[in-house]
This record gives sequence, structure tokens and C-alpha cells, in this order.
Amino acid sequence: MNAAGDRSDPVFGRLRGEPHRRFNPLLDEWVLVSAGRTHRPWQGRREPSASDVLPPYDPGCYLCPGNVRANGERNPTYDATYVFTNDFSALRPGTTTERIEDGLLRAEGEEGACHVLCFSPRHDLTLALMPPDAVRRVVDVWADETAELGRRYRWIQVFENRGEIMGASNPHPHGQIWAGSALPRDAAKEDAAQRQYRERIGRRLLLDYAGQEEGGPRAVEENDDWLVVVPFWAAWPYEALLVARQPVTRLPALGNAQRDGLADILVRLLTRYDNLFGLSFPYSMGWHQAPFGDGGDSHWQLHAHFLPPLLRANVRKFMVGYELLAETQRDLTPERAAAEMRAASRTHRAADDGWPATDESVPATAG
Ligand code: H2U
Ligand code: ZN
Repeated sequence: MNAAGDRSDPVFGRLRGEPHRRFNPLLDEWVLVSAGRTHRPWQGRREPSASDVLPPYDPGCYLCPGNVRANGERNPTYDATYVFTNDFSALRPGTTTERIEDGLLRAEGEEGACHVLCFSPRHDLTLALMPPDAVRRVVDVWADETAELGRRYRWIQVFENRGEIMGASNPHPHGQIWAGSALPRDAAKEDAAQRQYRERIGRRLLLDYAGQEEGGPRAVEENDDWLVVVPFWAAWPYEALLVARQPVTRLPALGNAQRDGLADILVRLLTRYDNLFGLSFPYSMGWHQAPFGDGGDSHWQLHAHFLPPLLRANVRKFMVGYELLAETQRDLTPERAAAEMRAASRTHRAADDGWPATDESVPATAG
């Protein structure tokens, strides 16, 4: 029996074994939970589970220090983090903002910017394997990029696609920042839900949620400033929500201790993820922070979503059929997912498996 046994859930225990729907108050939508279906036979696609052993420097990598990128520019021989403008930006500054309407057909120009952030000069590291001070530097860059782009744009989306099956184009540890002038779909939904809650209840939705989950059956990691929980309404099997426990609207507002605490809990969460199936766990993660220039933002609570696709070591969940046509459905209860994550070790298995050592020094071959 794992830690779940100590964390009973008297309220929802009755529903847990039966098909039921759960409400997602952030997106104002429902998810169907059908526990037990994980045992059905699977003869479909299997994902490769072995984590490749990577060199610390790859002469063919367009993100490694000193290498030439796809557009011909050369990266500096950076030794910590490195930010550059995406050579294939989906949003660009100075594009038209014209709006066109013709009956039901509407379109508008969208101005913005796309940056790429290399987390480390080391090709073979991941956030989970980087030293704490290096992860803290990434937190600082996320905050600085948000502040800088926020002077000009409304929605700043900081995110990371990790692993081939999430569409990461390169194993070199990196993330992206997209900034735009409109509120994208999920941002608009979360903004509206948090605003309504604030108006109705007088408090921040996610702070109330964090208070309700602390120490409970869905909590995975906690420290003074942060809580990691598999949300009650999670869509992906091992989805996680990382939420600040004090009122804070955006990354740049985080103080020194909160940033250190964030680096610490990030590594703890990502280590548990990697240890869950003994492989470098793929996911998309991203920050949701208050939009800029909208006036009052006391309804917003800073948080990050971790959306990993794997259901088992080499079987991914596909969002198809019912999910695409009706509503999201999950097979594994969030409580069980959280218990498995708590049971996974907090010490990275890399050491036994010949994964890279936690040391950021760039080998002499780089350049
Ligand atoms: P992803 O691995 O999450 O796709 O992020 C890598 C980004 O890096 C991707 O958006 C950009 C791609 O456009 N890129 C460059 O800007 N320059 C390059 O030389 C290759 C990739
Ligand atoms: Zn590289």
C-alpha cells in the first residue's frame, strides 16, 4: 500500500469506482472519469521507452553553444542560459493589426514575438538533472522575459515541450516564450473563471483550491511557497498543477525565497515524473499568469500546468473520439495518479542508469 492509504477522501470516495464527471472550475468544463479502464488490452502504438544517452555537446545541435542555427546565425559560447528570437516565429512584431469582418467570417491580424530559451549549455541535461542554482537561473529568465515582453504584449506564454512525442524538435534542454496581443482561448477562459469567482466569493479561486488540497489525496509535493497537485479535474493521466500558496499574479513579482522554492519543487516534481516509469518523462508545461494591460488583476493566481501524455511506460493517452467530439475522458483517477507519483522516489534514478551527472560544465569540445 502506498501513501494513498493515509489520505482518505470521504467526500468523493463513493464515486471513485463508478463512472462520473468532475468539474474544472478554471476552464468551466467537465471531464468524464471512468476508473478501471486502464486494464484493457492495448495492441496499438507503443512509444519508445529507452532514454537515449546523449553527449554533453552535439556538433549537429542548433541549440548547443557556438553552433550555427538553421537560419545561419551562430550561437554565442554561452555558459548558463541563452535566449534568442525564434528563427521561425509564429508571431512577429510590427505585423498588421487589421480586423476584417464579412458576415460570419471574422479575422484579425495578431502581433507578437517568439523567443527560444536554452536552459543550459549542456545538451544532455534536463531541468530535473540540472543543479538547483541553474534551475533558479531559468526561473529568473522566465520572470525577466515576462516583464520585458509584458511591456508591449498582453499574454505572455512561457512553456516547454519535452520529449519527441510532445513535438520537441531537439533534446537540448529548452523552452519557448510566445507573446501576443490577444487573450488566447484557455487564457480567456481562466481569466473569466477567476474573475467571476473573485466577484462572487471575494477570494482567489486557485488559493481556495490550494487550501482545499494541501495534504490531501491529490497533493504530490509541497513547500513553504508552492503546492503540486494532480488536479481533481485532471485531463491527462499524470497531469499536475503547480500553484503559488501566497497571492501572486505573475512570475516577475516572485521574491527571492519564492524563486528558490520554485526551483526546488520543480526539480522534485520532474524527478518523480522521470522515476515513475524510469524514463525521461515527456510533457508540455507552461505558466499561466495575469494578462498585461487589463487593469485590475487581483483575481489572478500564478500557476503552471504540466500535461504529460503517458499512461504507462510506453503507452500514451490519445485525445481522440469521445475527447475530440464530446468531452475529455480519463481512465486513471487523479487520486491514484497522485499516489503513484508520491510513491516514486524523489532521488533521480539517473545515477543507476548511466544518465548524465548533475554538473553543468561544458566539455572542451564545445565551440
Ligand atoms: P520546440 O522543440 O518546442 O519545437 O522548440 C524549438 C524552437 O526552436 C522551434 O520553435 C526554433 C523552432 O522554430 N528553432 C530556431 O529558432 N532556430 C533553429 O535553428 C532551429 C529551431
Ligand atoms: Zn545541444
